[in-house]
Amino acid sequence: MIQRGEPLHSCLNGHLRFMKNVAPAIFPPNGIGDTKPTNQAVLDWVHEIGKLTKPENIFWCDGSERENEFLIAESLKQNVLIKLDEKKVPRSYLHRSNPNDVARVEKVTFICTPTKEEAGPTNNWSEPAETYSKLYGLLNGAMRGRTMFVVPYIMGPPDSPLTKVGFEITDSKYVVLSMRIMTRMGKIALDRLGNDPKAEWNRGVHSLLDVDPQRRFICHFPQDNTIISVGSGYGGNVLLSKKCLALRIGSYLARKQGWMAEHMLILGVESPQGKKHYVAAAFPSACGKTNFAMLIPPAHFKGWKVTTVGDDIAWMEIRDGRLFAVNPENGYFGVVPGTSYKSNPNAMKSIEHDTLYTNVALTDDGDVWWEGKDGPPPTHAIDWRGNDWTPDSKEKAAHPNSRFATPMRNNPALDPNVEKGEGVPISAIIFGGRRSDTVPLVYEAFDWTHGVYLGATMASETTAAAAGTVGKVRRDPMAMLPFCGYNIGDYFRHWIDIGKRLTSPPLIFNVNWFRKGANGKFLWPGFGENMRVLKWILDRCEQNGGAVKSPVGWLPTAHDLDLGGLDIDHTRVADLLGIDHEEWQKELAAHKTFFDSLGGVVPKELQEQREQLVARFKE
Ligand code: OXD
Ligand code: MN
Repeated sequence: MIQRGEPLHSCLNGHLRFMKNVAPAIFPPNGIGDTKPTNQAVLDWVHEIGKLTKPENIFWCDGSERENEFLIAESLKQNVLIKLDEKKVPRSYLHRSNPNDVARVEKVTFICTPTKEEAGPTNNWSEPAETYSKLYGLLNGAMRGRTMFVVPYIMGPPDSPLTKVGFEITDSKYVVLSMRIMTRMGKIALDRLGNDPKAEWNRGVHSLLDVDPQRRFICHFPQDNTIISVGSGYGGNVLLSKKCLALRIGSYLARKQGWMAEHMLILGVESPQGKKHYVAAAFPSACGKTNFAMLIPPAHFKGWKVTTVGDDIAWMEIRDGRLFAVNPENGYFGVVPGTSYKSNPNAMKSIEHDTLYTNVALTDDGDVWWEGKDGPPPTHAIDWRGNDWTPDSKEKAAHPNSRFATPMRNNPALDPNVEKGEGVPISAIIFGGRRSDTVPLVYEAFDWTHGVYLGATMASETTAAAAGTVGKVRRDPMAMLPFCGYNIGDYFRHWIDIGKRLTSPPLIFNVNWFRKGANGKFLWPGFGENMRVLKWILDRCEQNGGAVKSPVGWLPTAHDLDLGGLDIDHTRVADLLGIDHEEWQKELAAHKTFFDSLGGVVPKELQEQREQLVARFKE
């Protein structure tokens, strides 16, 4: 019994520290978990997976409030979730993943096309028949004693022609609860699919198995529109709607069907005069897409408004010679550490309620905490592993890749056109990476194909979003290296071909918020101040922004950027915008090494771009 006044942490020695990923079956009352689809193809597939995995029972999700409440109550009983203090973070919960399972694992992510060439040089490839047989072996009896959930969902606004239906089978309640936030889940998908047994829909199978890194595989079968993910409970590996369907399978379908699936945020920006543009921006994982998508302009930009369409994924199609984008998702799965009222007030407001946290710290009064949150750290907390933590601890309280899942409706800056089926017209595409040196704050491509080259040669320092070394510069074309579901050479070709079909193509830019000075400190303040760069980009779209020609593209001068009200001296701006020829010689060599490493798949147009870039440096 907890005594009044007794700190909560003294009661945590028991069950709250111990958190489960794998949990036994649950038994819903009548009227919950019984919304069976009527499409025979779906029923047959569920039957087949059920026969294989042998669950205790099958729970057919409908996405209703009642179902959600039941699943949360069961998750609390089974220690899959911890309820946070209702006053501090209403209707919000904490989940801890297995410490061996905290990020995407690219080395066990496979594209299983009939030939290795189709998967291309940047993907792990595995032969489909052998892989099915290996995975079916692992799945055999895997759900014994567990409930098998069938989660129907759609990706995209309900009336978009791009919208796709998916079904995810899972034995994790955390996955079901997350899918309800991240997708439009339940009956809406059953209605959209209808009864046509030949209709297009994605088959996703997920089982935690025993959360063993040795038995962890995330496999995509693009030709079958199928995903099988086993052995993990981490969002990026198991919310199959997101990286697996919306990007890997999505990019494969997009090429086949003539549209684009990209790892891009989408934002709207409106001037005080009411003129509005939309831009899409591709940055690698954990490089600030969510922050940029929710940017609040500094005081100097009075009357300017930025709104969010999406923070991670853009599906784009051509209409009237222009690119239109929709956000296929319904929520945000963002990196928590570093999020504060200073860095991202809109994200903070979004995650104040109705949020599912993973791997952050739990304070003694039932609140959540992470490194970089506003205010002083708590004097005591339970860290992401479930251990005691104090400010003197050597370990981080929250895992660097701890996450929030929150409905996009929570975002005070949500764009009013987010549900629009036709999408929003894109005026500019921005590529960006995390580079300490070489790459200027912003520059513009000379034309579409040059822009494709900027995307294709993009690089960034690696982050905690994927397992492996952090801080190593790696080429990450269009921020799609871990997400392109087919041969990267064909992907580049698809980009070039899309450009040919656009009569009013978006302008293409490259940005780098992360350049450092000789003292090792960031040169640019970032966050809200990125509005200054955005403003120049819009000026260029409206053909009234100044720029000088440089070997790498059109560069603003200090005079072209609106730096009013920003305390930054001229040498710093010069350092931010400078092209250091020595650094660029290394960069050009790295572009060549990268293209060479792709073994001849790079389209000749991009090889020519590289040669022209080299030549411009000699002029
Ligand atoms: C993400 C990622 O979670 O890119 O969005 O890893
Ligand atoms: Mn991402």
